[in-house]
Amino acid sequence: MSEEKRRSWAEPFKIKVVEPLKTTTRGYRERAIREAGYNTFLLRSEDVYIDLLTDSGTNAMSDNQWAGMMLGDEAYAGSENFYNLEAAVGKYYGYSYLVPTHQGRGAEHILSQILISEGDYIPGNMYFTTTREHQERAGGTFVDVIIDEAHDPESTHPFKGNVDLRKLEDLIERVGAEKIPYVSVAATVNMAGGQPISMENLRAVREFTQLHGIKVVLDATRAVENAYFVKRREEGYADRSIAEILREMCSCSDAATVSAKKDLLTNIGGFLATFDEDLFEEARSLVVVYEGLHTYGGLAGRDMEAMARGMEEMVEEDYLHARIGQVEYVGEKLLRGGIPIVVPIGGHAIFLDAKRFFPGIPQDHFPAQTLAAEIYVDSGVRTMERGIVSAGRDRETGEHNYPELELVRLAFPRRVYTQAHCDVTVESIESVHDNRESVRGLRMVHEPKHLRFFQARFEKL
Ligand code: P71
Repeated sequence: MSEEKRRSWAEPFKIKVVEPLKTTTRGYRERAIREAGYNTFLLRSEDVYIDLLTDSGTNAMSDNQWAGMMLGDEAYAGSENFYNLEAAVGKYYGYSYLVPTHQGRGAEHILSQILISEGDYIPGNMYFTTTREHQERAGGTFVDVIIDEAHDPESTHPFKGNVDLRKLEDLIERVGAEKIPYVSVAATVNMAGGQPISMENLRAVREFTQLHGIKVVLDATRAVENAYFVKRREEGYADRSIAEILREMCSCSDAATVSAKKDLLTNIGGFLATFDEDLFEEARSLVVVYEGLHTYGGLAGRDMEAMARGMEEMVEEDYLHARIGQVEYVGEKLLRGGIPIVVPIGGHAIFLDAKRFFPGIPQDHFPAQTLAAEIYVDSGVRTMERGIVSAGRDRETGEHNYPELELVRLAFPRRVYTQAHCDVTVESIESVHDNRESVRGLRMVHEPKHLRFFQARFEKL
């Protein structure tokens, strides 16, 4: 690769504090993963060399954010940091009202309890695990209305996060608009491979649902990364700032739930934000039951300050260029090595296609779970299953859901790892690929009731 190309995503920051990593032997890791029931969620982090389990809460904060942590106003009510956060949400997302929560699922819980009644349907551009769980617990049924291309790991559609308006229309015809409180629109779509939704499609969803009196709720957890793809790929946006695009996206919704542990460059936090005064009133009243007073929502004052300051940094284009450039760097290297991954390369992660990686392992022998375990044993790199284990069971039949996508995710914490860490990761995946013929699948020996992927245990077949 040319010097020029390599430099093109170089980080606009330098390292001030380091955190030592432990290196281990293959024998050590074989024991560790066996004891963890072949589930990477159950490994101890000290036994992990490069941790690509998630980009959630694993970000490196800036010196300005850390300085803000010292300015935490830990008053029970009316913390100054809450007002800073409220102003930042207004400035960058545009919403009029803010309810902070301890993390994203706290906001999903409150929103679902308020808007969903027993027997409702919630269309969405593919499910996310915690989002769907809260929708179902509130009595709703999730309906996937993402475009078909999103389920095809080899389709190169530039906006695989788009909603298929025909599927949405069919649902309205089938169940009636009064049974659909809102459309749940994620930007970017995590389970589809970190794929963006286009502004054109989001606007079309907004216009169409308005005709039927249906709200739009944005999962804006990675909306900044979506805005970057809109700028890069959508006509008419090349000269617009990320901040402008982000606000325009939010203006197509009634409310948003956000996990601040991603875009906002923090380690904890979340919020519900809205333009709707009635929804705000209800959310502000309910948050005190589950999270905490409406001016802290389960967070310390210092956490809210880190979020407010992180927002200023998240929309900087140089930062985003390096962040998404790093993911692209790994993805392109893997593609050159003949490794099957989801294309186009996503915003926060690379997704290995376990069905093509291990064509001999049937889906109910958990190929993605197996692949994640094999990569850990090879190099100490930790990844996450996003396939049949994550998809859970059908609520009615009790059978496994068999998702089209059987993936292993390598999610990149923001501002944490170097290019050399990226190279080690690619080498390890290539070496597991070279030895793929010798690998057998797994069987599940312990299955928790809720969100089973977190604590399920497996044995080698
Ligand atoms: C990720 C996570 C964290 C996670 C959650 C569940 C299983 C495994 C890992 C969290 C998200 C997300 C989107 C689009 C809401 C949440 C929940 N993602 N929406 O990708 O990606 O936020 O974790 O702050 O509660 O590793 P929360």
